[in-house]
Amino acid sequence: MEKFEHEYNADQIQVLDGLEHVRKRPGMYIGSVSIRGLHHLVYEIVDNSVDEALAGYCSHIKIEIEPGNIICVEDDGRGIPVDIHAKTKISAAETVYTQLNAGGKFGGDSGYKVSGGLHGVGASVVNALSTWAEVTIQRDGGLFQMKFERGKTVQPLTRIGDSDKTGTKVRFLADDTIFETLEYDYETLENRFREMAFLTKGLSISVEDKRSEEVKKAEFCFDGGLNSFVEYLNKNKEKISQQPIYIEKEDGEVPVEIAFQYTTAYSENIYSFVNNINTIEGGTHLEGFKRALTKTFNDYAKAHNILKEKDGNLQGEDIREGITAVISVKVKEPQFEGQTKTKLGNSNVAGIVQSLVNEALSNFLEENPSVAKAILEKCVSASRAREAARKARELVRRKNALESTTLPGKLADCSSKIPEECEVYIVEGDSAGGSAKQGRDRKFQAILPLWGKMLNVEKSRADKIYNNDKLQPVILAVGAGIGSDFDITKIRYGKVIIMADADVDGAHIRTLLLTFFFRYMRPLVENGNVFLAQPPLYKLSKRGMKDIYCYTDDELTENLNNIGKDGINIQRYKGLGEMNPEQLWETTMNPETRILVQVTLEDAMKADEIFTILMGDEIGPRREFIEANAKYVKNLDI
Ligand code: 0RA
Repeated sequence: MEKFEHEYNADQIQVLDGLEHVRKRPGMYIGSVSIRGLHHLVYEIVDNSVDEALAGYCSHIKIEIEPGNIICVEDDGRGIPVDIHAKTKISAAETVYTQLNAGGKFGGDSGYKVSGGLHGVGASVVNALSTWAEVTIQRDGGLFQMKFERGKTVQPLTRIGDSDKTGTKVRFLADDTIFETLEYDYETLENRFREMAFLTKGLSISVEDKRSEEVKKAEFCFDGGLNSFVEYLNKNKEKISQQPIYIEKEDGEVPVEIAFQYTTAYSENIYSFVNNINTIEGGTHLEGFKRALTKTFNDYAKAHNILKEKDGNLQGEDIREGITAVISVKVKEPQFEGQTKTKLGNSNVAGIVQSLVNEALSNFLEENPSVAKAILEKCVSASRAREAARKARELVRRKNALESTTLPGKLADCSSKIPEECEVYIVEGDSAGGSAKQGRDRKFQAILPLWGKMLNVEKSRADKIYNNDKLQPVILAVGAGIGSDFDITKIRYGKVIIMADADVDGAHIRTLLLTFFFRYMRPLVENGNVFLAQPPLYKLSKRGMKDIYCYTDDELTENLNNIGKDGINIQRYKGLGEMNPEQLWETTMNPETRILVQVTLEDAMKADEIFTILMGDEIGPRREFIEANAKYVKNLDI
């Protein structure tokens, strides 16, 4: 029988039911109980402080990861109200932490509290999913504190001292009986806080990881807002205009902030946010932006005789080639749609964004004719390349329709035709390909050997890619098309496994293939179908002992410390080709014993940055990146 410090009336029994439900079905509130869900707890608490900043009362948020994976979030806002609620007889602060969705009533009331989606579920959800939580408030001359265990109050709000400052501090330990892991990933959190700081001009956010000897920390504050964001995204790219085009305006109660800049790259990089939430699926704000770009550039090109009447219009995708843009809108009652509820549905937003961008962009183009000319020249050549790509694609389609076998000649296919159980190994080099063909289980494993120099898609337009003799076999083997034609439901293999040597050349071919998948078959990456095989680095053999394979240098040291160095033969594998078919099967291909690394797309922005650096023209950042991430490059996980 549990004891409570104070009496509960009928209302609060309902409250307890609510938080019990959160613990029973955490996924409904925070998406999942994986590390993703764990990180959401932190974002939720920080979002509340960001709301206080948006309301104009908070200028600094400090986040610390303490030893033991305790999170501490402190802000210098007004402090959560401490007065007693007339009806519930408990403090407003305690209500916020114990009542589901109380945030709206007591929240910072910036007016842009988000309903639905993964954010905005409220502090009470974090509380319910924490082993303990402790909230300290400075306000009205006092220092107040309250404590909770698994969402239940163990110390109601109590004045524990005086203070002449204001602010809120929350410390919590996530519940290890609910989450798969409590190990926060510092890099992921840092990236999100950088993003939050970009999205809230002038707000300072600091983060510090105190879990190990080597303390990691960062502080972000950007007076340029989204202008700084675009400059950051483009830092390793060659820019066409010196500064981003910047728009900040409020129209019909919808604040809009947009920055965009053209680069010489071929990809399109547009990130959109609603109430600081990344709208991965886009929506009406993105539509409005795209429409304005297409219309304004076409109008300008016609008016200045860059396009002749007979030329027809430039298409949207031609105009977006090489663009980097960030769009942020604040919407009072956002409707989120789409598979992951990250697509804005409010239809009035499209027109608002479109007219703001129309006006700002046409002014910019009139004032910067040389930039306008440079961008439009790029658009026109993108349009020619698109036309060439369409012809190339049709040729591929027609060829496929005519020939009875559309599979590449080098592919050794598997016998099963059930995609879920089939895998294709894309193998570097003919000799390794030969071993793999002999070593595989031909029922479900197909082998596609690649050889020779692989195309760098980062430096080529689509037409080159459709025609490329190295990539065509990959496209045909996967069987689901490419680019905007890509159809994930048509993939022929559930697992697409890149198997390359554990050396610099192997890393290079792996990165080239990953870049290709990321730019031209992104759903394949998003859906988790891309894997990296992990061939061993060493074989330890000794008379009378079963061979031991080591996949890392640490494993080698570990094994040598167990069994000792006497009479041991250490073979270092320089390439897959050195293994015979049986060894390749046992170490790298047998599902029972192999190690596969799944390539995940946690963060498209980070992936874009990595590929720009690794595959682009600028040598300086590439060297820096490789030096800083030597181990990553070997084991790239975008
Ligand atoms: C509602 C009203 C007021 C402050 C807050 C909410 C508030 C909430 C959080 C959550 C984290 N940090 C916060 N800081 C402030 C103040 C109302 C007033 O003083 O008039």
